[in-house]
Amino acid sequence: MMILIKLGGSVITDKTRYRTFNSEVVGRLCHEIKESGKDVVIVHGAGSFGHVLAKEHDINSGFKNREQVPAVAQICYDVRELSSMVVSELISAGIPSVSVPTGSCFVMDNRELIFDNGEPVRRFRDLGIVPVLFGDVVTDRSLGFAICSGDQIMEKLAELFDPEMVVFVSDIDGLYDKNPKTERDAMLYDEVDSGILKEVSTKHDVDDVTGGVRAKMEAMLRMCSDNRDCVLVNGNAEGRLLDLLRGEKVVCTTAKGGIL
Ligand code: IP8
Repeated sequence: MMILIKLGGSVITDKTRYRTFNSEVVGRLCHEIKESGKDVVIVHGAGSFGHVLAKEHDINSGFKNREQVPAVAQICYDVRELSSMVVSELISAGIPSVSVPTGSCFVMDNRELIFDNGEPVRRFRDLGIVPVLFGDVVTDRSLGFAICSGDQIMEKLAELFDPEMVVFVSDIDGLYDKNPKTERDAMLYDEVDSGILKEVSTKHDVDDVTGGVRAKMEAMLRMCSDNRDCVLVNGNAEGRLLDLLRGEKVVCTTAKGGIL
């Protein structure tokens, strides 16, 4: 059985500084994945390789004017470079892997990802090569182009490959009742269902054109089931991902009960 892992943009990049790759953290996380011995598929976020220019040029609204076009090309270039850096760390850790650029393999329609050909992903897996997909700018049948987040890709892959567990690696310990970066008495939830989610207030400090923790939790609730945990875990805490993959109890938030 496979584990679907998303390495969030907040962990693999410095989201506040354009094109800043956290190579040490990514290298360590890749070694943790390797050490777990688990069969995985990896998705990663765009972080500052995507969100900075996407916000500046309003890419999420779709095609509005020709001035956006060079920015689209630049973002596509930047996130492909980021993906190569991630794959380079995976290969160095002993995990044969290949970058599968979302926008070059798939299209969207009104921001919905059309993932009707899973064959390349499946065939790479059959060869023992880990496919690595990522948040990207994707052509859109209705809007010209649109942003496809790593979370959207996760949902499609979860439908297609029925993973035993889905893991979101982020820069926070899990979901809090308040913003832990600004509120000292913020409390971490071990488990979250859709009732709790409705109460949680979410604010986020940096630009993220595809939504913050709340959107992620909603996606996680859609992906969990009675026999599949969907977990948010902190990748900056050394060894935590490894312990989670080994089935140990760690500090994290687990989505339960699906979306209501
Ligand atoms: O970092 C967003 O993907 P995410 C992709 O997974 C772009 O939200 C290009 C901003």
